[in-house]
Amino acid sequence: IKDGWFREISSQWPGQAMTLKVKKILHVEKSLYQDVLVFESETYGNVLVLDGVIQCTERDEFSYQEMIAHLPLASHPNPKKVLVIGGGDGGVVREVLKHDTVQQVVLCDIDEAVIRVSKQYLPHMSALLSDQRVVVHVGDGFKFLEQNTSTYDVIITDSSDPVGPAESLFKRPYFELLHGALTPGGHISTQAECLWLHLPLIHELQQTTRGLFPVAEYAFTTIPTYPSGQIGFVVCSKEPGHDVKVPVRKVTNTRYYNAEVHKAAFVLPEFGRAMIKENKNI
Ligand code: SPM
Repeated sequence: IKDGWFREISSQWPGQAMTLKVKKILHVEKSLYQDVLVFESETYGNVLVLDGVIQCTERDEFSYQEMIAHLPLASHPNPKKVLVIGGGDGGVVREVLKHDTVQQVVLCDIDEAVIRVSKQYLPHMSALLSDQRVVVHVGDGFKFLEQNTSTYDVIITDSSDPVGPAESLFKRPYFELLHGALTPGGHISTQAECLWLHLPLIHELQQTTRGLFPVAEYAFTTIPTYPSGQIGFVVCSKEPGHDVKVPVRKVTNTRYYNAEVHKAAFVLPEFGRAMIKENKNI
């Protein structure tokens, strides 16, 4: 933060930086895993920042949280048990609970500090962490998956970027564990970065997931406070007959997601389609 502005400078998006005007710094901490900052911004509400990277703002978080949750859930015929890895702010759990088929949601986040500060400063995201259908587990997602095979109908990986604590969540061994922790016909979605900035990484993610799942697709949403205003998800199914691009159940009480947005999210601009599907740089 300099001269009252937060600047998100990172080698992951060279030469550009999102800038937000700071009203008040609310919390600064070095947790066991990362630097944690929460500030009140002039125009985007409270903002959670981990290792200098914006994770969510109160004004636009619904776009990301709704899409990463409803794309795999609304295309699954009957999701009952759901696991969220990362996502300690609670926003994805809030969205999962909009599906009345869901009986239990487990949140597994490695960093208790994220859960703690979100309960204090991001109540609209974290409120349902205390719901009776939710189990909060502080621990390593890898270990949790190893210990819980064939258990979950949907697993959502709401991770930070592939540097620091989340690096391993973008590699094949992690996707093998996800595959093993799913019930037959299970779905996953994972944070899968930005078309404008990370095409080679997205191509690699698609290759990895296509090697393990019969259905693996990239979808995206728009969001002003992530770099380049866009972020994507890889959505996969273990069941060849499940088309994750098409919702099979209605989701109500959303602000970004609807059935048409669901289908449209998988339609890619040509430069993205060519790289992701054909490894062609055009
Ligand atoms: N529940 C919200 C947690 C956010 N998880 C994703 C954060 C990604 C932040 N970086 C975006 C950079 C995209 N290239």
